[in-house]
Amino acid sequence: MTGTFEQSSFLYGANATFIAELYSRYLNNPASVDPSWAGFFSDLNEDGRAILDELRGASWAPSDHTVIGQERSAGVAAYAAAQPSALMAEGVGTLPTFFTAHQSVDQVRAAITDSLRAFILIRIYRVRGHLEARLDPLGLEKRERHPELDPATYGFGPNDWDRPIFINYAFGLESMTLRQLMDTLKGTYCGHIGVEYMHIQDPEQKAWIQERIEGARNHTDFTVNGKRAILERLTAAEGFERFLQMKYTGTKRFGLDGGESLIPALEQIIKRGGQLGLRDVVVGMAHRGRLNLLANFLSKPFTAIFHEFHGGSANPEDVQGSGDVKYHLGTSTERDFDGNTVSLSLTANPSHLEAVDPVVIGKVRAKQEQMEDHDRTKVIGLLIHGDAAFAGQGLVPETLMLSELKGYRTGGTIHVVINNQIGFTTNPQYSRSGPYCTDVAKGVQAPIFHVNGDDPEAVVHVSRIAVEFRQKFKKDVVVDMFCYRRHGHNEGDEPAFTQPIMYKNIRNHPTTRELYAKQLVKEAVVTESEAQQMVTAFMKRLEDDHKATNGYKPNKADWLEGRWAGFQATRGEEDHRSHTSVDKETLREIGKALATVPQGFDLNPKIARQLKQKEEMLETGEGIDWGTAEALAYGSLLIENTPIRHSGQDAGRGTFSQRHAVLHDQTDETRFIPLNHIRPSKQERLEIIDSPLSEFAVLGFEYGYTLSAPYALVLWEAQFGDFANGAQVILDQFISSAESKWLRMSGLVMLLPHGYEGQGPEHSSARPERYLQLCAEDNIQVCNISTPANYFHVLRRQMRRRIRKPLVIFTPKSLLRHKLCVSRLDELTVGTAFQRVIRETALDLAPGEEVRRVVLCTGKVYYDLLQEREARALKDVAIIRVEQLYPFPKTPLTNELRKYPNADVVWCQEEPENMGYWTFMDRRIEGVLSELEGKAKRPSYAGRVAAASPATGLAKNHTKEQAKLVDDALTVR
Ligand SMILES: Cc1ncc(C[n+]2csc(CCOP(=O)(O)OP(=O)(O)O)c2C)c(N)n1
Repeated sequence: MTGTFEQSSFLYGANATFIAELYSRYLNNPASVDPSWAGFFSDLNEDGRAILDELRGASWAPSDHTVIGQERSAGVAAYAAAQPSALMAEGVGTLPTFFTAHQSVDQVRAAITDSLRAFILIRIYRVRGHLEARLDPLGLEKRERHPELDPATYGFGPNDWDRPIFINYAFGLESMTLRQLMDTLKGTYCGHIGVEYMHIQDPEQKAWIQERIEGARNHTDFTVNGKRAILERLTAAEGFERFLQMKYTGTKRFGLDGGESLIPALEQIIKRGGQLGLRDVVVGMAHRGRLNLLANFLSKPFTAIFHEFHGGSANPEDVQGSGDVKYHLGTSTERDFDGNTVSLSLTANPSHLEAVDPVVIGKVRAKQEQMEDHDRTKVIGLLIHGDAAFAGQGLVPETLMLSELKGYRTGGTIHVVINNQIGFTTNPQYSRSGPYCTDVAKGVQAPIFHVNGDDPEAVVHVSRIAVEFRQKFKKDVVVDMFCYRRHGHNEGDEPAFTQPIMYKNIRNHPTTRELYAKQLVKEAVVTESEAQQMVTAFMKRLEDDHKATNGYKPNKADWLEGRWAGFQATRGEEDHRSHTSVDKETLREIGKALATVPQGFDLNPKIARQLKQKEEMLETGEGIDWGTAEALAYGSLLIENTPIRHSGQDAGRGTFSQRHAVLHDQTDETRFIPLNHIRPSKQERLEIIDSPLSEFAVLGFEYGYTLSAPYALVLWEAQFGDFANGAQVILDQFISSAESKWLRMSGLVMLLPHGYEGQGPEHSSARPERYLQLCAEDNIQVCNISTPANYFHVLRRQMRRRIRKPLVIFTPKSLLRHKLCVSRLDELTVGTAFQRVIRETALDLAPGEEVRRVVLCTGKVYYDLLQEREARALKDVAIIRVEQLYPFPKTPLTNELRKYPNADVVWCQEEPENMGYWTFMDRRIEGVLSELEGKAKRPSYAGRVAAASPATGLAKNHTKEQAKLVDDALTVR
């Protein structure tokens, strides 16, 4: 227990000692206490017992309220005189004055009993008061009275309501009558706000919330200006939707109607956050209310929005791309609150609900690092959710789970749920199992504030507490705003088909603004005509801006600005050349650092041997393996001041024990990352992170990171390539299409272990076909690389160009230790570069004209082909490796194929015919061949037959299939 909790708790003090002692005695021997106490303890429910257990465990000091001996009232003193030992044994000797003022021991006992019951009642309201809170603006939700919230449950009868009960300064008072206490409890915990915080295990956080709520009875007394500001924001929120409804009736806008309190709530978060050091907010949200937010929160010009309603593009005409519907677009702006400038950016997002969540968090993390926001106060993520999506989408708990992890934390995200109590046409009882859509947030012990959206002051009040909590404790926090959806799911939908009662009610329900305006008129804060004037003025402004729409032209596209300034846009599948070689001395310097550990570091002997081998590779310049090439690429980028972030499951060691980027002292488990010690203080850092067992959230996070950190090499590594399909949405909706839809580039690298080695259906194929099918318009790069040197170059190339494109690499498994899969140091040094196509390398092959077959392939199968060709001593079969599949390397491939005019051409792959690369490469190779006019007109296929499952689970079959496909590829009939 910390001091704060002790002081605020009304369980604090002498009465607690007394009760706890009695309870202890009762637990040891129920007969040792008075039968009335024994009865009381045995009737206690779980919560009562929890309180007493808490008390028994605490070391309570006597408080100021403790009165010993001389201040006892006469009655008690008399009793004590008669039976001193009995009374002292019952602990009356430590009672507060409140009790000692009573005249007899029976009265003292009765008062203590009252008090104990009151304690339980107060605790129960803290835990379950929210269950009786009036949260639903429509009043449709049937909330049963909860028996535990009824004082009768604790033995209070009809005659007990008006005598004072000792409550030990809970709510600031020594005592209250039961009537006053119930009013206070209901006012605090069962009004328009229901708070869930008793699941939080950290006593300081719990106590802070308790004080914040109970101190002011969970209420803010807004100033006149504050109230007027709320009304103005509501007027804008409502007016905007009304105007769109009038001008564009039936057009989809996913209106905020019914949830207008969101706007003043967000304003409060930024305003109060600004006072607490907030400078940058990254917002993620779905469709609902997005346009309203863009206009009324992010200051996107109304004319720009109207222009989009007229079918206009958000970007100037010369900017290409497929664009997106208006309610997916993002924007950014700077706003000033009381002299604090706060940058706000809304991240573009797809329809896929909640998919943007980890993307936002990744962006926040990158920005925090850039702004050196070490205590994570300046930059926060603000996620706005729908109730059905928050409860239903598995990405929500995946993202929440990142919140406390060292490699991903951002100091807490503020979540606001627009809980309109419906998901499209589905009622809450069909869309979640728990009582609240927010239950999932309890898993990270976030406090949750449920609030009635028709009480804008309550919404603003809890929003303020939420941002204060986040800034103080750097933890996630949730505001769950109960509201309703005035129209159908979109404005063309008829909601009464499925929710007739709800919509009958909504039709007669005044708007939040109307209700609030009425309240303020009653409070004499505004006059009726002033409230009306606000509406008229706002509508006039919209009307004026609407008139200006026809002349509106977007004057610039919002990309390649800020951190992206200096990068270039590309269109067309060009070869983006770059300088990626590194001089020998530098590579040797990196190699040395790789093999050096601090003095006294207790290195595992096997690792020590491996490091020695690395050193030798660098010295001899021979036999550089995959892991070493990667380390050299990383090391060289780091000393060129490119930070690197590499995350994935077990990434530090490497799934295949190939990386060992993090060394572990065998005595004390100290971690050491050699690559961060090449040129200490004159290099950037490698952050290598063992990720949680998630693909969707982690890939989304890393992608988000790249959006804010174009200068960093960011890699996500799948444990095995197939597992990336758990993150397919990030790939489809962001990585492959974001540049086209939203002009958002990314330099993310995906490392996907791939290759057929007899490990069965799930550890063989990274599903290259999926990635290749996504390729168009120069959107991503897809590579399957066969040499350590080429891997070195492709990683460096990723950072050494003025463009950024996501890069998918199918990475090897068995090749990590394959004797042929090694490179020479001089393949990394001056004069070398990434090879999109690797030509035939055998020196003793027949002249080109005499070659009868060219086998084209990619990745690991090359070595199977090479070894078999050698075994068969074939001199008229050439093997060409396509290292970059997309952008398709037409020029180098043409140049290579030209050398073999009389050969037929085979595409060889390990994957089944309906998978892998074949359908992607077939027509492209045909295109090359048709231009060459050699013997071959089309490539033929050598690989596994089409199959439902990517690979067999039977080792024998695997070997047979593998041998056959190699044989097919090499046998010229
Ligand atoms: C992943 C995903 N599944 C399904 C949909 C289709 N869809 C769009 S909105 C919606 C209902 C969302 O309800 P809720 O989260 O409560 O938000 P609301 O629209 O009520 O604001 C559904 C099912 C979607 N967009 N994304």
